[in-house]
Amino acid sequence: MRIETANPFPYDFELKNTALVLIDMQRDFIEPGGFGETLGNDVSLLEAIVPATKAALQAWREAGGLVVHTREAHKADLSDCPPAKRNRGNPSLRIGDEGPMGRILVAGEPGNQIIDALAPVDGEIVIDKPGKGAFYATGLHELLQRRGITHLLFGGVTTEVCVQTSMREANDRGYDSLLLEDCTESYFPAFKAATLDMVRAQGAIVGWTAPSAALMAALR
Ligand code: TIU
Repeated sequence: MRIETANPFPYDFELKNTALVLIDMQRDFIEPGGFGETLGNDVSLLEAIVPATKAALQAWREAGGLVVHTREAHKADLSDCPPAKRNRGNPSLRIGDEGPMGRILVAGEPGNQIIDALAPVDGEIVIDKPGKGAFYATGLHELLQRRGITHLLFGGVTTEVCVQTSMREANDRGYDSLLLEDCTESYFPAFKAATLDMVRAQGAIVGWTAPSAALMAALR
């Protein structure tokens, strides 16, 4: 298969070697009362990508492709949350504190769940990650290798934080990655635009980008 209009040049992939990786589409970042809002962000910006992401997920499922969902999640005892991460800045609630959707960024809490519209279904992989990158301390690389995955299609939030970190980790592990432009968002529109530019500059130094419609056209 080929995404003809990918940037900076066409992106070739085989369905059986490719996974769709949706980064941290969890209530903590997208709904009021979670980690994103405690950091001082306007979370309403992120909701806008849900319809396109849902449509891409649906098309990918119908094609039979592997789906990976990640959540930024810490253990209840916070043993996997470095003090440097918990103590950073001046949030209204810190990781582990009790918020309106349960303890902030803690596994199993209501706020830590993937939003209903994109909820994982049987057979899909769900990775809880303590860091920004999906590969750090998760076993994701080994899991993908066992399945013969060489290509990754990324969506999720936020573009320049967990998505970009994960794409850079994937790049160093040898994956060809493509970021779905309308399935990712940042609290800072200029950072999203800059990230898309950074990813595809220098002949796809990190990877490719394309609108989700181009992926769906390739799947038809
Ligand atoms: N703050 C911010 O933009 N992002 C994060 O803390 N995590 C993710 O990007 N998932």
